[in-house]
Amino acid sequence: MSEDSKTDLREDQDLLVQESRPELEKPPMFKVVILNDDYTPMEFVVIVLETFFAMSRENATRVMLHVHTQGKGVCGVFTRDVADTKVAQVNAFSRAHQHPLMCAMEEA
Ligand code: TYC
Repeated sequence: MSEDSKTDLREDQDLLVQESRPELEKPPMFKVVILNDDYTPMEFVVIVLETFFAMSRENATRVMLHVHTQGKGVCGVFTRDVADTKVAQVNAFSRAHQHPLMCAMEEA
């Protein structure tokens, strides 16, 4: 093998180990929101926020009062599957306790 062809081979190897740019998109994110109503007890909403969104009692109370006065509030931002599951769990839990509390998702 000539000196020239050794150089060519080494250059080829350098090219082979060059990393390609990752072409991954970030997944779309979804806000899970709860809506105000006139019937669901405040204490029940606080329990929902603690149970399904891992909020402290202090933060859950703050979010509940925001929804009570403003009509709507964000419980968290999740990937589609997680948001879907949270909405289904909260609505099933509310219906099981005969409360009309509404939970929904919105693209973030
Ligand atoms: N408005 C309700 C009441 O006065 C309390 C409430 C707060 C209901 C937040 C729903 O998402 C809600 N009992």
